[in-house]
Amino acid sequence: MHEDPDHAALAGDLARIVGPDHVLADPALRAGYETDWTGRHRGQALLVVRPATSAEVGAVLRACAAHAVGVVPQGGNTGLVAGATPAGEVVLSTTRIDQLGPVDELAGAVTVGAGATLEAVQAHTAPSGLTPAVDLAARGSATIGGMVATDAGGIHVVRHGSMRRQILGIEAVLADGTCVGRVDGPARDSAGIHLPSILAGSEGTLAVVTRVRLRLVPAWRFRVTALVAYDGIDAAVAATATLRRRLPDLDAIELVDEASLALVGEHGRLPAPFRDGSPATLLVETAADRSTVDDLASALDGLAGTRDALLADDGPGRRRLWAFREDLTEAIAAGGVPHKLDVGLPLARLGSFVGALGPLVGGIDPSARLFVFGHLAEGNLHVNVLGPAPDDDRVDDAVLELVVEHGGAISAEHGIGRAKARWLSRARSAGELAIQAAIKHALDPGGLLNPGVLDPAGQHGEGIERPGPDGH
Ligand code: 2HG
Ligand code: ZN
Repeated sequence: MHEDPDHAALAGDLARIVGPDHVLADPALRAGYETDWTGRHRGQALLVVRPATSAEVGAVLRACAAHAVGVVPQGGNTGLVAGATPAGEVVLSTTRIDQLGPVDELAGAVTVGAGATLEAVQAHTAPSGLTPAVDLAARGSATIGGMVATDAGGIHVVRHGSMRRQILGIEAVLADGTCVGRVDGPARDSAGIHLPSILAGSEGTLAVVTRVRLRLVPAWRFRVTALVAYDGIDAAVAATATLRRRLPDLDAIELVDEASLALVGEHGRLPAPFRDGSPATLLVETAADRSTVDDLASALDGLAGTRDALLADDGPGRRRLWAFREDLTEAIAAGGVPHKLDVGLPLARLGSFVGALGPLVGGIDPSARLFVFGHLAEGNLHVNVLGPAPDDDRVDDAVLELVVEHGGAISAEHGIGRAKARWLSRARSAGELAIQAAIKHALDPGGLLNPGVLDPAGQHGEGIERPGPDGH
């Protein structure tokens, strides 16, 4: 897309659609929409526009197309791969599309606006004893539309799967302004191509998701949490496989490596959980409508390589244990601008991958600090590196190369965005990329939506800057 030299005319058109208060041109007002959560990817928006309805979204897209200006859909801007960071386009913020429909207790479902935060939906459904299946630490800002767009997995993915499995209906607006899909249908509808499946994980490149009918699951009354120290990553992987078999009520199983455990402890001034240290820690949680303390304790018992275990079934005790996992992203961010690699590994090769990471990263930058944690049952690791300058890609490239060598996935739940776009051709065959390009062309022939994102020819997106070595 080429920028229209007459931005004032576009601003005027948009203001007539959404009202002048919801077209942000002032750089100070735009700033919060222009940098991704990590601070590593910084762009510029021509304007920020905040429609409140699907009809307004359609009119906004038509106006932008008429002015030949690209559109970057954005939810809570909690993304970590520059998937919603503009490079001169209009940012379409969905945060005003936050309506919460009544909970359908018969179907176990709720229809919500794409801009509703996960936390708002959780609070809304709580009185019914039901809750959305996917939960994640960014719940206070992450929106349902953004979670669909990246196919987020979160901390209960071991039990319920990722976002794509939770979508019972979807409404979206295509680049030409057409509103498609439905959110009032039955849970099963296999009449032809399944629109939710196409849009989940499409990162705002195919359509703007405006409403989602979400599957709800029981909000279990009893939760038991364990923090368990293992001799190493291989023991933790083996324990994960056994615990999945032994625990029908398994709700979370999360890995925290030694460096991450130490960092989050220092950051939160938390007392060290294990006297003799823990090379690999698992946070294991069960949830049911009865106490599962005995089930969890006996399932953990006797697993090879176990060093120590802490158990809690009360709110404050469980929160203390969860802090070692949930506060990690904040703790890392407090140490600088992180390099974030969200990757997936086959479980059989995960230990060898993690073992190779330290020497690999240290060989590139001996002062780099490496943190590895994630959703172990899916082999979804969050590899975080502090130290290398934000615009230095050597560590990122080396880690992704190692992932490919291990038969892994270059993105497991954060998406590709602009940050990893140039890696797509290593992760997908020519035939697969041709299918993706054909679908993009069919739905968005003018390339209006999220240019550069999920685009194998992308090079961080022209117009996206990364801070230099001093972080500025
Ligand atoms: C998590 O699992 C999120 O906590 C963020 O996906 C991971 O900060 C990260 O790298
Ligand atoms: Zn995660």
